[in-house]
Amino acid sequence: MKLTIAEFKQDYIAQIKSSTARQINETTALERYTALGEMVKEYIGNLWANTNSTYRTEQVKQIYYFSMEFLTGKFMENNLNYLGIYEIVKDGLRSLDIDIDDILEVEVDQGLGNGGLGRLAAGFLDAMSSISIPGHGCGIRYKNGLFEQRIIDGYQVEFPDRWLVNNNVWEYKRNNKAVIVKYNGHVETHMDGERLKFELVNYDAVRAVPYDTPILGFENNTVNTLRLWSAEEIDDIFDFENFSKGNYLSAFEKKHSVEIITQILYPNDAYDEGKLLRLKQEYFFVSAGIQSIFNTYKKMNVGINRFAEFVAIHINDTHPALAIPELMRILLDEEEMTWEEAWKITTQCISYTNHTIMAEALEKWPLYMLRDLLPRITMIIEEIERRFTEDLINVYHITDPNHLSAMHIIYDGMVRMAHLSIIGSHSINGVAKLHTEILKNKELKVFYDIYPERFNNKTNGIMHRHWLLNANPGLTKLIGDTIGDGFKKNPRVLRDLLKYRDDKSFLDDLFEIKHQNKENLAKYIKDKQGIVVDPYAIFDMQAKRIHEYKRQHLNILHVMHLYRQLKENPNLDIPPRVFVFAGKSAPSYYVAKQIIKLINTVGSVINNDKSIKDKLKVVFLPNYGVSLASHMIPAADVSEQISTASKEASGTGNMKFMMNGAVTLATLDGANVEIMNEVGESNIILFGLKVEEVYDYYQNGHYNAYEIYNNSPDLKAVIDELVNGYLPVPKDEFIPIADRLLRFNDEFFILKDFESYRLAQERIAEIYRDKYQWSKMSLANIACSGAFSADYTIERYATSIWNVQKKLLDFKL
Ligand code: 7GP
Repeated sequence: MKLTIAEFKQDYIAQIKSSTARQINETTALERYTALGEMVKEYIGNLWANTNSTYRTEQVKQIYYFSMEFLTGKFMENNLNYLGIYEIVKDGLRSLDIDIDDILEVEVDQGLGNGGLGRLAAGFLDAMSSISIPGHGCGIRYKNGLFEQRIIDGYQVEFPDRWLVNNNVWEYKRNNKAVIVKYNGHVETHMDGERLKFELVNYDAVRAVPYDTPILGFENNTVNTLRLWSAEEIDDIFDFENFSKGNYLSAFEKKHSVEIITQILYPNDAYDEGKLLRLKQEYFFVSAGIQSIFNTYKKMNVGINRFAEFVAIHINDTHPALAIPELMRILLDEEEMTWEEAWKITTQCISYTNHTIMAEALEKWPLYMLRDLLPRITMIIEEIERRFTEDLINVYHITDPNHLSAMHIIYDGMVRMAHLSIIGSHSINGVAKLHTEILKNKELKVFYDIYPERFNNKTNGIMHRHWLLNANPGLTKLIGDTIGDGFKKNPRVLRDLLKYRDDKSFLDDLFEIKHQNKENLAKYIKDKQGIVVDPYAIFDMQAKRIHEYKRQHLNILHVMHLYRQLKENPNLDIPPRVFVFAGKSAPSYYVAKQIIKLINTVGSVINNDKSIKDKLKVVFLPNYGVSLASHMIPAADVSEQISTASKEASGTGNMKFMMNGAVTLATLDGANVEIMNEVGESNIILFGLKVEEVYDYYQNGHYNAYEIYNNSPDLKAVIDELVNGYLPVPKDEFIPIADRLLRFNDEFFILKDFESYRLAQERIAEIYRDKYQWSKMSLANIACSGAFSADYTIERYATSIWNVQKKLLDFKL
């Protein structure tokens, strides 16, 4: 947009006065931030209104991305960049004696997600807007986002994330768009002429109120909507009778029992707890979202039969799978369609992404629980199941009872949400090539056999503009000065940087930028953790949820091994190394929490040992989230992507590190395989078991962790240190970890992969000694990372799954 510094200053001073009733020099950083937010919102508001009315009047097909999680982080910097006014605002503020960084600092992360799945959803919204796809998000406005992690005495301790205390400038509450969501009750049937009608009676009603956040596209006038639902009491729920009798507390009880639905995000990543409240949440936003889609759709006036021509609904994993029976319910009970018509529309509208093969993450609900809470929805699921079984027998000629049981939606008293999602949608995708192959050939093979055309791959992508423009301005400037700014819209042109791989002065610049980022992070580590690290050391990072399959313990066991080597020979000639860890554990995941304690314990020993001459440091940075990642990733030399092959569906952190010039230390898992293909085998460090070997061990049962332990003195030594009193903790502290490795036979092959991991780390140390060789690898990674932009991923979803077209918008601000 067009804005001069003078105009900005004038607007801003007026805004400050009107929103704070104070002189600018008397205002707090928060007030300054809020005033700026209000202004930016006004700029965006014009574009937003134009986008919505164009979609409506031109009858544009729209895609609704349903997700239990949207991990959007902060909005201000991005919005300023996308409007093209960041520099103007920065200069304008500076002339008012305000540092823009102080303002950006006050914004709190919107942390409504656990990790990969939620961040992906946020990135997809950004990409949809930025490549002009008419697409919106639908989710839950949790009052408490993912907990704040603090480390106390080496342990993770959880604190509530009250992200709304300071108000959220970006959202609009839309009372007039509220809808009712119905729970419990029972279904009555009656004949209406020829038609059997179903009616839910005696239900509990909850008011779902939407809060809309504008999702701005990059310099293209598009503003889509993220609609998050909040649960509120409806007027007649408030219990006046009790209130007027003086029973104040019980009068509010119902209000609380309603509001609790959107109080908190479940803090589990890839783990299904099966709680009733979670089920309530799932139905809550799905029902509200679909009702509101109908309300919007009806304004287009094209007739209900054409619904699937104008609406696509994507379900992000199975959490929103009730969208299938809910859509059926509305088409059947409210729009009075036949089953066949309704089913056709439903399967045409819905598409589904699978994000994990971890068995414990696959959602199953007890049938009785579902029937109690959602009686009409359960009837519909049962009818879907009945018809599906009929097809299996009559159309696909499957009669073997074991084969049938493997496919049922309802089995053993449980409703399997993945099966419902597959049966009720026209597209099922994995999130990396390898993952999709595993789905097709192993985990979901029985479904692939009957629906091969439904399965497809959509490799994940990242918000490349965030990870470059916001997180790494130094690198962004160098890239822009070297190959121009085209990469902002078309990141594949980053490949043009490959021309500079033998240009020493360019490699020097690159090294210098990385070094500066390392200096900044070193300062952050010193300020926050009191640990001094050498910015010339190798910065080796593992940042992601803590999980045994992600194998943070492989990493720390190797650190313990390096430390032993240094203790034996303090003059050992190795480049100094800093191992940085970050990530949250699910509060109830005991072993993962012990891994955090182990990292911190090892860190405290190593960091305080003067005898090793600062050659080794271990840092655990608390409260990993989008903001911390944005500080860390630009400073990484090595990116640890070391999951047990087959377990990490894709990974997206791997792409962010790559884009910022880190060299990946990887197993051939998830999208690491595609990273290797883009960057070439000479620019990635590989190790470990391959997927087939992992499956082979699981199938033939020949893996023996004790044997490896007994035959590898180095490895045995560090595992022994977990339990022999060597570490300054009670002796039994780390027994659970040791047990998982030995007594329970090392499900994730830490022992098996240790040696090849150690050798890979040795290679890294070797290569790092040669500054130019290293910088060349780093450059290759940056140059080849463009393929992993979410812009391209969304392009593929739009053409091959959703069938939605770009809508270019013209508007002058
Ligand atoms: C994650 C996967 O673990 C990760 O590999 C992938 O990159 C990411 O989704 C985005 O596709 N899965 C989850 O976050 C998760 O909670 C359970 O999965 C449903």
